[in-house]
Amino acid sequence: MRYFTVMLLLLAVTPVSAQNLKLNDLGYFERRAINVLVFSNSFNGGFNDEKNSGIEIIHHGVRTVQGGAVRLNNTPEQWDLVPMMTNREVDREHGSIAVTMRYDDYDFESRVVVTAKGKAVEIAVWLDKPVPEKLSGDAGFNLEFLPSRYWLKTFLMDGRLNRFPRYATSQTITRPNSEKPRQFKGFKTYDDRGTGRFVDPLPLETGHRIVMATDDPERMITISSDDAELKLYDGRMLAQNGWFVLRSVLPKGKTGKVVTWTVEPHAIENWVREPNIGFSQVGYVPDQPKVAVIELDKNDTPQATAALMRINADGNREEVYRGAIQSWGPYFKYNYVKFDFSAVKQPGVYYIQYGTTKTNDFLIDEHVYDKITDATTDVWVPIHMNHMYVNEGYRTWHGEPFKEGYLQAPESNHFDLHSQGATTDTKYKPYELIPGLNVGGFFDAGDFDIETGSNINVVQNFIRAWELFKPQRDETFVSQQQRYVDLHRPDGVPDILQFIEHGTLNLVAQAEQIGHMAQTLSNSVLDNYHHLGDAASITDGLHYDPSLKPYEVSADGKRSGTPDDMWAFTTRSPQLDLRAATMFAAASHALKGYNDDLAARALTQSKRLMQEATEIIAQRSAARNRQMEEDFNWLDGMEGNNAVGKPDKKRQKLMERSRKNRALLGDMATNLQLFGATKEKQYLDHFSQQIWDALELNLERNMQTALDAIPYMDDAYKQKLRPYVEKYNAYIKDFDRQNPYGVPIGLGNWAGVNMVLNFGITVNYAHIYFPDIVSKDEVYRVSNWLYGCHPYHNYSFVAVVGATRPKQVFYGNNRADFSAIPGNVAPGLLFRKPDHFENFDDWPFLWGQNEGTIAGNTQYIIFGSAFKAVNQRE
Ligand SMILES: [Ca+2]
Ligand SMILES: [Ca+2]
Ligand SMILES: [Ca+2]
Repeated sequence: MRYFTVMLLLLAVTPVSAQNLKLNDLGYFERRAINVLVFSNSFNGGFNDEKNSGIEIIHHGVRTVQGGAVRLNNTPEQWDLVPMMTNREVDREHGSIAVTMRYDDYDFESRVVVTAKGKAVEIAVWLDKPVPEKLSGDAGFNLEFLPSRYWLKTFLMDGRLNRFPRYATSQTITRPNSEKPRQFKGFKTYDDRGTGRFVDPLPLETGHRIVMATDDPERMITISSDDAELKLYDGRMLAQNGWFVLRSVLPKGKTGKVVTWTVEPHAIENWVREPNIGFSQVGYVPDQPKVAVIELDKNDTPQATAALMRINADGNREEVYRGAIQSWGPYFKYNYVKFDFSAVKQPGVYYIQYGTTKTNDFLIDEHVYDKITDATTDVWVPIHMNHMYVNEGYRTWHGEPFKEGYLQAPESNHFDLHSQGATTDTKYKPYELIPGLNVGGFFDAGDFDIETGSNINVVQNFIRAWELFKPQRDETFVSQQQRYVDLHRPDGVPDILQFIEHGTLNLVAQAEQIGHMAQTLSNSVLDNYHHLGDAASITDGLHYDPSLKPYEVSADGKRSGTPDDMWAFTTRSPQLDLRAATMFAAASHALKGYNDDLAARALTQSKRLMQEATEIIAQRSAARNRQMEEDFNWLDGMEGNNAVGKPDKKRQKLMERSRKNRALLGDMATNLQLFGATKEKQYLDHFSQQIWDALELNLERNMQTALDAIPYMDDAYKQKLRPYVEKYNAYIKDFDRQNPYGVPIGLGNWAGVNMVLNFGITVNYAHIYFPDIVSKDEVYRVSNWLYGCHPYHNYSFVAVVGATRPKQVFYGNNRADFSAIPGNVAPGLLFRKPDHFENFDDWPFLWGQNEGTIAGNTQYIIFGSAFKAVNQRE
């Protein structure tokens, strides 16, 4: 019988390997080891070219090619214009996909038709009208190749030998700015130093047939064109996140089929992707469940068993456990099996052996989780302190940024999703200096702005960690007076108090100087927004003086004509003011006894903003009923994201009542925080009047708030909460059915670590308060995921955390060095439609998978603190 099974499998598999590229049911071209996607992911306007769109090739499991589209530059940068896809047609009969794309700015439309031709695809560009005169010579068909997978590989252009350069060292020319196609909203990515000219890269090679990576069968691709010249460029000449670009300029004055390429990615015969054995790189405590999730190619045949190997103190290796492989089943493009080695509890050094695949080693020990938050609190957070000089040993992370302060933003439809309305909502005129804002605050993420909303979250996260766990850790010297931070130098003050103080200093300054909260303090010009390097050099530190010429410095050395000063975006949002008011109340409570002056200022602003914002919202609500709903939806607390379609009558009633209550009593989570900060009973009453409806309406989202209230409430509250926690426990367990990893997995354009962390925090608290309902086993779901048990690869998502194999590169402000800032938490697995998860670990520049945010990383501190508390309880 066994013989027959093997025979049948071989019969089933062999013809597939010989297959040509075929259009599959998911709407992309497929053969073994090759996926060719045609606008499964189209360009989106928010951040323009995210290097995630157009024609893409997933080559032996890695998305190494993207950006296939008609573009207007030799090497498009992130903020160069991207085409809008206006139509996409899948023609199953002829095995082709046609996409129409359009540049509104130039009234320019083109069509790309991709057709399977044996083992290759033909890519043809069609024009109904000739290329507009303004774009003649600039518009071309581009395809982009991932530098980290192609550098140092060989290539042949028309038979000439060459090698892809490791670093950008090709040649450029400059051209008049008037010849540069318009960039995003008319902004400029470059500072031309007064020359009036932009930089244009020259090609590395030119010809009609290129064979790339002749020395690497997994990367080898042949591209040829009879009707157009192929030019190979290095996009890193203009921007560190640029890719290698192959392009053909569209001919002048022609219509019809104007450019034709044949693209043949090489496929290794009978290729099977190496199994990805997901496990916790940080290790395991002896009593926890230990289940590796193994991601398998759909052409792979699962092994019957796997083994846990121990590395003994004498260096010898021995098999200590062998267990059966359990099938989980398919999830998107791969097949999943599990290996449970929970039976092994003896402390030691281990690795997993599955077939011929061995993992790196990991520990089983009581203490593996003890240090999981230290890199984040001791290194990542202090490095993100704005308006300070930050030193570590021999290294300066950055000097003191933005010494010239912040100007009132003029009306602007800006980048980074910012804008300033027609009025400033302040006493300041556009471009006027708003004094006192260059103090405190944290850099947003991989960029250097102060997002007020995120900074409010940060202060709240620190306060929460402080009030729940009182961490006394002191590894950071902070002097507000010297504006100096020194890592690994204790100064007698718990660091977390200094972080609360630092965040509050900026936010209080906003409230005091502006009168309400700014939306953001951010870059005025695009050419310093993408800054990579020392934050102190983003601006020149001199006040902008428009009476001076650009780059000119006043005689007293205090002003310059370079318009690089940061702007304060000040459009008033009463919702943001309310959030700040709540945070100020809590900060005032936390800072009392440490910085009484700041505590008093925070309380003053809390009361004032609370009153003003409530009045503004009430006025607006009276004026416009519909607006009220939006105003009171600002914490998105109520409506269930799982409530699809029209709600039933009972639910509708509940929704109406909870909305009314919220209008009347304020947001329930805010009320709870205000009670924590002020101990005034009315806030707790307002909370109590809302929590039960909220749990009925959206259990998942409101469970955390319900749990947060337990310390303030009596036993009757806890009893009443029990059935909801039972339901929440069922919700937790249901993830085992939804995906092989047992956690919520996001499919958005920003991978879902915030959602996973929120889930992890709530599960921890549910276990702490209701251990008889939510078992301790559940709290390991999120740690496993974060530390390596996830799709694509098994590296820990937390920089430097993960015994042997944390991720190596992140989208931090040192990303140009292919490095990371220790303690950063990656967003995680970016989903590419229709079925691909990805997290590059050799290419840091995709923020959706590799950036860490100040709000997310401080959320990780709460998760880690709660998780450590659970593990250290016995
Ligand atoms: Ca930002
Ligand atoms: Ca300290
Ligand atoms: Ca300046």
